[in-house]
Amino acid sequence: MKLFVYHTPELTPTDEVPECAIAVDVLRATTTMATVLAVGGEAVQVFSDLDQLLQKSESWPVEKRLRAGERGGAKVTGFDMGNSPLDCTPERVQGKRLFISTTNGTRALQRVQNAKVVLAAALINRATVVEYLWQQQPETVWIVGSGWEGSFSLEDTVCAGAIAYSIMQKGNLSQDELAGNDEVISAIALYSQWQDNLLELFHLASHGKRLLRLDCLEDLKYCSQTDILDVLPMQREPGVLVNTVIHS
Ligand code: 3SL
Repeated sequence: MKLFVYHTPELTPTDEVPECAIAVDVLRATTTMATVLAVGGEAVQVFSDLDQLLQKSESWPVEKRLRAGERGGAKVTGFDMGNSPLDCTPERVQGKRLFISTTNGTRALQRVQNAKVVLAAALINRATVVEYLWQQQPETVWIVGSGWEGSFSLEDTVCAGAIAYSIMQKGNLSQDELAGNDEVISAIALYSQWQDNLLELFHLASHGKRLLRLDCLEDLKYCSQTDILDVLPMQREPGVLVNTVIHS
């Protein structure tokens, strides 16, 4: 297995696709998606465009859908919810499809949607993603961070490092054996330094600060937890993710 990390959708190569692509938006889109599927959501369907989301979800029964819209960290007027994973309680979500559009995270997923396998990862489901990779041994894996409007983000890179670090430990691999590009080495270094202080790192991150200005400290705390949910969001058809059970 060779692992490649790309910090933003824009930095991801356009002339090839990997065997497995993993979209990461720790703050907060992929954390929200993993949470929705873990508590019994039927599926998550992603859109980069808000109008397309509204149009497509119109054909879905009202009692079986939730519309989530976020721009600049805030809930979009007229939508059922914004992008807080803490809003995704079992009572609210069970049996429903989440139609979601966010500033960056849904774009990252759409950017890699042609890969053979597409997953969504965050810190909260890191172990399940790593277990899947270890069982399946895809030849090439891309981890694509969402960043913020084309820029690097600490939280997505540290999650990429957490995944890489855990694969190395599982397989007793060296960085050299696993890494396909330099970004992998730097992501592992970031995770190694901050693994016991992820919430503190999020306080330093520019998007963490943006969310704190919006009063989202509890979201930051939730998103900074590692390996708390056994859920594997996997693309079933372009743009639609479902929880996939893996056997260990
Ligand atoms: O950029 C995104 O896709 C969002 O996750 C941003 S926010 O955390 O909802 O503000």
